[in-house]
Amino acid sequence: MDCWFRNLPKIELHAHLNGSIRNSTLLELARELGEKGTIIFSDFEYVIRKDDRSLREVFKLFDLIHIVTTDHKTITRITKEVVEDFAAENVVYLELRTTPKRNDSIGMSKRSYIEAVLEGLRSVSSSSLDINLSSNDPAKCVAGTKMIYVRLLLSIDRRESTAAAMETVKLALEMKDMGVIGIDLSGNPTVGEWATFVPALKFAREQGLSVTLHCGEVPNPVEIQAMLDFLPGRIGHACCFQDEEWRKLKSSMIPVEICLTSNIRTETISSVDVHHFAELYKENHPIVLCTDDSGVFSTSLSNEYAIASSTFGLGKPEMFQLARIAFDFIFAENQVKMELIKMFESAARTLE
Ligand code: 6MZ
Repeated sequence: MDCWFRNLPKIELHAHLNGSIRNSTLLELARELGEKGTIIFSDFEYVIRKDDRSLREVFKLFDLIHIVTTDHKTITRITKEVVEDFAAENVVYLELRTTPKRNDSIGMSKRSYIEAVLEGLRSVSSSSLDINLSSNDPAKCVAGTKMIYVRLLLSIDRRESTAAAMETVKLALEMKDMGVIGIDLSGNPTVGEWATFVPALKFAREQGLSVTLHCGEVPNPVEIQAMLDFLPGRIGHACCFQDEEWRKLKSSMIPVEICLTSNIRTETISSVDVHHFAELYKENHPIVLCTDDSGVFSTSLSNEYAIASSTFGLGKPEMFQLARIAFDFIFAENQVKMELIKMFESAARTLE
């Protein structure tokens, strides 16, 4: 890959924490659990190394990942590594999303899970990365000359009940001044009903949290239209839309988080050259390239930019503009937007 894409400052708005786990870390953790006899390592090894997973297999893999990553220490470690990996490829602003998990057997509550994530953000420091956490910006990491803003979105899993979704929203509100800025609805798209989540999502929005929804990963016109009528701050994927849904989306101008490799790997889109990126881009609809699950899909944000550039014939000026414009779709406060604008202005001078 042309290292220009790596040097390009980038904004990542759709990255699931546990889906972004390093393959090497996942293998190491699975091997350790295998040695303890908790799992049969060879079962994991096969699925971790498998490349072309269907959407169903991806969700099976997530269940496996969750077995491997349930303790606080591991969550902290994964968070640290994921932020370092994004910073290393010049992601300057990251909205990291994760589903707070409760596991009574090890004393994990949704709150202690998120505290472990925050601990991971604070521990982003090594010989190549320094962290500078100011009191008014708990998740601003200075990595040498690199700087990455990190904000958290708490995900509601589609398997959850209305009460569990509400619990996640309340937790997000309690952690608002610690870098939590919004709510995501995600999980297996064939599971759960939209109506289950509406009360919690409405409450989140009334209380000043931003909302993004996984929308249209499978054909479900009734749900897609209800989601668009909700007017979320952004949606992810938008793969299985029909004419009416496209019309609604385009008139709403809701920004779309585009995950090319993820959509191809899960066979949600048949091939990248027919991806709806092309049409949305041509029509100037707000879009942002994202990774979804950089570990699970063996990709990086730089790679997603390189793929879009080569597939859709976009030159470096167009790719720079695509990366830059994403500042407008972030959920963080205006002050961060202004900082990002400055970062892109200065990058424009060096990348020319
Ligand atoms: C829907 C997805 C997803 O929350 O444990 N997740 N949900 N569609 C996708 N695209 C294929 N990729 C990931 O990260 C992993 C969880 O994120 C959701 C799933 O619920 C998965 O279990 P966290 O950090």
